[in-house]
Amino acid sequence: MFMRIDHVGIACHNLEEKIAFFERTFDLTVVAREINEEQGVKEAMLHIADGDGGASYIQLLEPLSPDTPVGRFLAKRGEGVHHVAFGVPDVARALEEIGGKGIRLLDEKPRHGSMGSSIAFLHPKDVGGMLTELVQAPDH
Ligand code: V0V
Ligand code: CO
Repeated sequence: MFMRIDHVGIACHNLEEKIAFFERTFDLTVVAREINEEQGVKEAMLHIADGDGGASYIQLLEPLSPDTPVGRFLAKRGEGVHHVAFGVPDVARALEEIGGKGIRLLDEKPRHGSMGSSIAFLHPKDVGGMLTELVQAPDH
């Protein structure tokens, strides 16, 4: 079902500062930036590597306001790993399969994600405490 780890999402207070840190510490490069109003985030993708199943990234996330998923996460837990995103060939199909196994879906249907992708989230309480994102690349 999973083709790769597409990205690890990291919650931060200041996107520009965190980008500068990742660039200078790990020699990573920002390949996309976006404000996603629906998800309540300002985000940047830093490219890690290309593989058979597609590329993988670090996603840095700054909340657009305190009353958003990332804003609430920062208030409760502080900066750190917010979610892990897995690449799948077809998000709608993966949701059907995973939902059929009793895992709570936070999205009933795919939503708009970074770089033209389709995304959906699974409830962290049903996945061992890990907020899990499914990602379908735009050309699939
Ligand atoms: C909350 N919890 C988490 C968590 N966020 N556990 C692990 N990882 C996280 N990131 C726990 C929290 O500690 C609570 O446990 C419980 O889940 C309920 O959380 P809450 O405090 O009530 O917080 P809410 O109201 O924010 O709800 C949490 C969920 C929400 C996960 C339902 O954040 C959500 O719908 N997230 C999906 C959308 C999203 O995260 N978008 C931003 C990334 P206790 O304390 O009760 O034990 S956007 C993105 O990745 C994009 C655009 C992309 O990749 O392209
Ligand atoms: Co993400």
